Amino acid sequence: PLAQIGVTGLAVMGSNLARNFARHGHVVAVHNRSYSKTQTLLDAHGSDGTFVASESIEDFVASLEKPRKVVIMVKAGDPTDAVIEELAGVMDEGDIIIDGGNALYTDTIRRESSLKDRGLLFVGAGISGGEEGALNGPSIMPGGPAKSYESVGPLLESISAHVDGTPCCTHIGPDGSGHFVKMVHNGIEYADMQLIGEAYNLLRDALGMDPDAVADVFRQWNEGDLESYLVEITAQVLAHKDAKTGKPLVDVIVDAAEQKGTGRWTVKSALDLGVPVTGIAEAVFARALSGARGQREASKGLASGTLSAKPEDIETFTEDIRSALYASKVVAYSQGFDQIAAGSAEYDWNLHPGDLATIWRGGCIIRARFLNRIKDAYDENPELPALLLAPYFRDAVENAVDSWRRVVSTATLLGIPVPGFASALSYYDGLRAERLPAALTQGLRDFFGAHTYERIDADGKFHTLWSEDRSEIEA
Ligand code: NBP
Repeated sequence: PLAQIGVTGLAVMGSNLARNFARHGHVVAVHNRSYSKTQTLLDAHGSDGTFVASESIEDFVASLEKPRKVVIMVKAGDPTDAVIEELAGVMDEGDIIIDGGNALYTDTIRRESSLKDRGLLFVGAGISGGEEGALNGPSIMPGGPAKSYESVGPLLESISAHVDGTPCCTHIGPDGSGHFVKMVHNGIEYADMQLIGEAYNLLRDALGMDPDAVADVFRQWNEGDLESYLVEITAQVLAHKDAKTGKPLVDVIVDAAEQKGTGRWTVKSALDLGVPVTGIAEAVFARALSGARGQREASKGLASGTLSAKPEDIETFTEDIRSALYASKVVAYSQGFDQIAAGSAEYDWNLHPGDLATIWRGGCIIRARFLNRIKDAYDENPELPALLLAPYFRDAVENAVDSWRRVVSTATLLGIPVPGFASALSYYDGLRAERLPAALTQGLRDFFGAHTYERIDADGKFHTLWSEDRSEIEA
């Protein structure tokens, strides 16, 4: 039989996606540059469903029904371009190429435009959920021409995660929008993990809990508003003992976090768009600091100054940390959604934030109860100026703010780093401030560069003649 869908690139992600399609009753054409991976898939999992294997790209494309639909799951960057080029050479007008790798959205914009000129439809699909998600149901964020979704959508929806019967897959918008929102999703994931790390660190260093006790706290938190995949697996990782030493595994892992780059991409894009995603940026920089091993080693003798005593009321401070975590998380998500709105405006994508919250409820790493609240917030008011201002989140943050301040000030007095909590709180205070010192910044800019300023009591732009008689002129 002709295959309904093809997958090329059969490393861990591609194999699992191919198996997921097969398990859902689709005939799946499979291909890999080196045939050995294809053979491995067939040997180990051929019984998952109907696979049609090809050694050459020509046979692979010929084994598909028209319009042909091929998912590429190869290393992002040049390999993706190479595979697109090979496919495009043998495909016909109206065929569809889906890039499921972690492509940079600007690459996706470029590829979509060049393939359109050649009569092919290109779908840049963000796929979240790692290996496990690829096999059992990921969250899928396909961008590209709306027409492509008519035939690709049902296939992708069939293999995606589902929450309350709703697939965690929807058409995101044109060209690079799917990979853009996947990128911001990953950035939010960085922020979320950083905040969880800070909470863990405070429970240990400010309250003296051991990893088992901290695991119990996270397990309890997972019963409430913080319920999420990341909080759940935090408890599991903390409770795990190293087989070799019998110690908590977390105590034998080197404390230098690595990154593959999507967090950095998110921050670079945010800088270009002028959106303050402080939560994501702090997370990216915190990983960089942790990885600066030589500098850290050389800095170990730096004076702490006089430190305060640790909090005595463990229960109250634990609850304060929970509140600070929740409030900081609201800020990080609010900023991430601001970036999505800014990207949407910049590229004319007409994105719907509520749809993203809907498809992130399952399958992906940031899946959480919380996302239902975000969906509700945008259902209620699609024009929300900021997620933080939706009534539910506003209440949550306002109720947490006293705890948040106690946590940030206590951490500071104890010499415990909390870049995520502290910068989220500063962002919050910056947003709600009546006046910001930006007025002085404008004054300084006008002084040294005649950059002009606006007045609170008159329209137009003004300049003070700083090096003359200091009178004001209208610019
Ligand atoms: P890798 O990113 O490790 O890529 C390996 C695959 O790329 C192999 O099939 C390899 O073929 C193929 N390939 C390379 Br490398 N260069 C090629 C070329 N020039 N032409 C043709 N094929 C080439 O695989 P992965 O870890 O399964 O990830 C696949 C994609 O999914 C990546 O973009 C990755 O960023 C993304 N990803 C996503 C998640 C997630 O949670 N969503 C997780 C992990 C990865 P070979 O066998 O012949 O060498």
